[in-house]
Amino acid sequence: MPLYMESALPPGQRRREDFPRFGMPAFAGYAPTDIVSALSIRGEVAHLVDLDPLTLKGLARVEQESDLHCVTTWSYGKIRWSGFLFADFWERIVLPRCTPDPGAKWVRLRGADGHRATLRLEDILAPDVILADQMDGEPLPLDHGAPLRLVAPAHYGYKSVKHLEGIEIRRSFKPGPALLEHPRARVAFEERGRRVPGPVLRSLYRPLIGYTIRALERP
Ligand SMILES: Nc1nc2c(c(=O)[nH]1)N[C@H]1C(S)=C(S)[C@@H](COP(=O)(O)O)O[C@H]1N2
Ligand SMILES: [Mo]
Repeated sequence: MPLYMESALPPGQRRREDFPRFGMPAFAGYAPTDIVSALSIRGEVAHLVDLDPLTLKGLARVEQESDLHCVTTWSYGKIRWSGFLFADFWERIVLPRCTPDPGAKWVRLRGADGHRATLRLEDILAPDVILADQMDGEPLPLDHGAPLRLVAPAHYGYKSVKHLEGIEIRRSFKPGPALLEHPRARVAFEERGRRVPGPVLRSLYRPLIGYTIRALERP
């Protein structure tokens, strides 16, 4: 027996020592600012709402330590997020104010840079999904999604939309700009993408890591 073990990584992942700004190179030129804009709630709802971000601060604050797993195979461990449970936000704000169509079972998130990703309602209501506005005890840095990002640790990083500005309640899944976006993208099942098996995508995506990090570095 070893004296201690590294916590195991999901299949096909490798640990990184640093936490890079990562994402879609197509959106890399976007320069986010700290200006907090309204969070729009649209789609299959009886009432369209533009939410004052301060409304969120009325929810109970939760803390979480989790790993981020990028679909391109890097993982960064033990990030301390702080924010609000998505399920709490849904229960206390979305349901009473927007009255979503009970038949709409998908939630599409939009970042201010143009990135979009969709989660199943049951996945986004899981007790480990949070809307984070703090990281490692500080306000969320711009590189990691200020002013507000989703953190869905059981799903590949592309579902954890940064610079969140809009939420759309939908009847169906519609893939976003992430290559081959999988409707669920659960890390434990290696659901990296649609149609292509996860282990095949490992080797296709891995060479993109270095290039992507350089493309997203700020001067
Ligand atoms: N708005 C936005 N959110 C995004 C992305 C992006 O390009 N734009 N990239 C996603 C991907 S692919 C990953 S792996 C994580 C990376 O998070 P980080 O930049 O905090 O490391 O953010 C996700 N959320
Ligand atoms: Mo990613």
